[in-house]
Amino acid sequence: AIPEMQWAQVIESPESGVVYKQIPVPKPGPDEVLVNIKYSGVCHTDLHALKGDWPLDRKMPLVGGHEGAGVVVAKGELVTQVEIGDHAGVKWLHGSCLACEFCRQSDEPLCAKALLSGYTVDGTFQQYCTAKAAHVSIIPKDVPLDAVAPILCAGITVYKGLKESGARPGQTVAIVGAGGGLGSLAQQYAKAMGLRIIAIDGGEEKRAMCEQLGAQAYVDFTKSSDLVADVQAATEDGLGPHAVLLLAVSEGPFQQAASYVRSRGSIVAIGLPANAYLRAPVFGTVVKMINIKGSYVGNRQDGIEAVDFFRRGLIKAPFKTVPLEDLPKVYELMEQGKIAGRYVLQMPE
Ligand code: 8ID
Ligand code: ZN
Ligand code: ZN
Repeated sequence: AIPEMQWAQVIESPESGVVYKQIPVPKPGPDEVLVNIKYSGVCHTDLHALKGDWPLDRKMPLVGGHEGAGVVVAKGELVTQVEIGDHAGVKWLHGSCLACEFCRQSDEPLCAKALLSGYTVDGTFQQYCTAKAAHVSIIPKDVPLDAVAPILCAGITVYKGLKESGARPGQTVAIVGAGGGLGSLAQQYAKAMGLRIIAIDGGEEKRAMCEQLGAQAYVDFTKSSDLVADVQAATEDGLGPHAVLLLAVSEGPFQQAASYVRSRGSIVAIGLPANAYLRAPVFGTVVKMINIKGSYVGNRQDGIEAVDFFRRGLIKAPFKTVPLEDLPKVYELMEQGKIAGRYVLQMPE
């Protein structure tokens, strides 16, 4: 039976931090399902939401979280494509209008009416979470729910970002922030797509992880005295990477990438540091024909494809599992840049 009350991590006010407490189990609307979340990844976006880093209003009080994997336990009367008992993933893109020009062209993340899990609606840091049936990802039953959780934001986002970069098999992609949650998965997707990888991050723990995940080279931004030269030297012909995925939560890399990317190359901004600006020299951008763009999560099909890569055994990135109660400790490590890979929260039974 579905209980009346449940455990959740709640941001009660912008100053409160997260509070571990019991709250009512929500009821799904006509086009929604209720998912009994088993595991939820912790994305740096959740920390941005807690800190109020972005020029985008969030609901308050708020249950964060948007990498939730669980079991459908109830559904509204209009839901036909999801069954009770299905395994489902709850993603950042909670819902969209499905009728505007962007939605019609499968750019649902760009919908002006998009609803965001763990930001404008309550998310996955609770035992039971509602989600729009049209946007949940069905997870095949042979896929473990703990390991797939980080795919539901980090995996989809970097898979989409790599496609947006236009990099082709055999070419080289620089992954900036390679040691973090998105970065660790980006290396696995890049490898599966036949790309060479230059991993950029800081410290020896992340170096060891990146080398294990398949990076050809690791550039330590905390030690390098000439990062541009080191990144270019890591490509065989010294001309720099064909694509750069910017996943870091600091502004520096967003102002540096144009200096080391290869001519005709692309820079894909994905990380969302607070109050940050991209910077590139006009002269160099023009005469090197550099392409600079943003990439924002993925559409429903990207979600299905990203999970399918995982299901086929192509994506194995490290994660650590801790109880939902430990979310504040995860945020503390994340703030300090001390997490290699991803943390996944296990919901109480
Ligand atoms: O759709 C999107 N665009 C999207 C989706 C999901 C997440 C965007 N994001 C954003 C998050 O909001 C966050 O801003 O991507 C960013 C990265 O999320 P994450 O991977 O969950 O964060 P993390 O695990 O903390 O990893 C960040 C890494 O960046 C490194 C850190 O050491 C860490 O490993 N880093 C930093 I901070 N500065 C660096 C630098 N100068 C750096 N790496 C290289 N050079
Ligand atoms: Zn996320
Ligand atoms: Zn729309």
